[in-house]
Parts: sequence; structure tokens; C-alpha cells
Amino acid sequence: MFILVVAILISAGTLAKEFVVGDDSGWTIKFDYQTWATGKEFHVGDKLVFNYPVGAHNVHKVNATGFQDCVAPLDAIPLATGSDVVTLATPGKKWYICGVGKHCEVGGQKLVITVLPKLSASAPAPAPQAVAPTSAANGVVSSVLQMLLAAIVYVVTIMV
Ligand SMILES: [Cu+2]
Repeated sequence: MFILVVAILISAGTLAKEFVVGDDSGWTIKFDYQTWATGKEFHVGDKLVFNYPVGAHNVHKVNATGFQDCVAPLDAIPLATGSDVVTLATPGKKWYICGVGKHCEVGGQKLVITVLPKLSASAPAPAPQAVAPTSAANGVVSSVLQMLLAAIVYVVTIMV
């Protein structure tokens, strides 16, 4: 039992997630991708999957300006396989637009997400030179307890 909990804790910390952009709607026009992204946590190592009929759309990774203006760099080659997988390699803001027609500016086919650092199974160590306030230490303990509780609930669920 304990080993199982530990194994789940470790895998929960290292397993990358795959997000299908727009879920069943896929990558298309007239879909609110910001609402779709709300509440989701993207981490380094996770993947975005853009699904669409080949030729109907494409995927350009752009910067903030390109996102704002719906313009991809002239020499940029878009992803266009119809099932494009993007691995989130670095933390920070990432911007994606469709470069077909006016899908971005008129159809709102654009997505911006914030990628968080890679999930780690180990709790962050307090800085050695600083005296950790008691509340911060409690915070670490309680978050570990929360993870343990979640793991136990999960184990109980799969065993029922
Ligand atoms: Cu499009």
C-alpha cells in the first residue's frame, strides 16, 4: 500500500499531460480558446495537440505582437499535419494562431497559455541561509499532506 502511494506520488510529479486544444471541437474558428485554457495548468513537458481537417487550418507559434495582430512571421512554416503535437519546452507565455485566411482576426482562432515549470515530486527546499517562517514550513507540510490524501483517495477509488 505504502509503495503504491509513493509510486503514484512520483508518477504524478513526472508524468507529462497531453492537452487536446479545444477538446472535441479541436482547432477551429469561433471557439473561445481562452475559456478553454482557463483553469488548466500547463507545465514544461506537457503537450498540446491541435486537431483539424488537413488544409482547413494550421498552427503558427508567434510572439505577443503576432498574437495581438494575428500576423505570423513571413518566413515561418506553420504546422499543418491536422494533428500537430507541440511539446511545451520552456516556461512562460506561449502564443498560437491559425494562419489561414482571417481565421485569427475574424474567427478568433488564437490561443495564449502560460507554461509553468516542470512538476517535481520533491517539495521545494527552504533557502538554507534564511530562517523559514513557521507558516511557510506548515505550508510545505500541509501541501505534502494534501498530495498524500489525494493519492490515498485515488488508491481507494481504483480499488473499489
Ligand atoms: Cu484556421
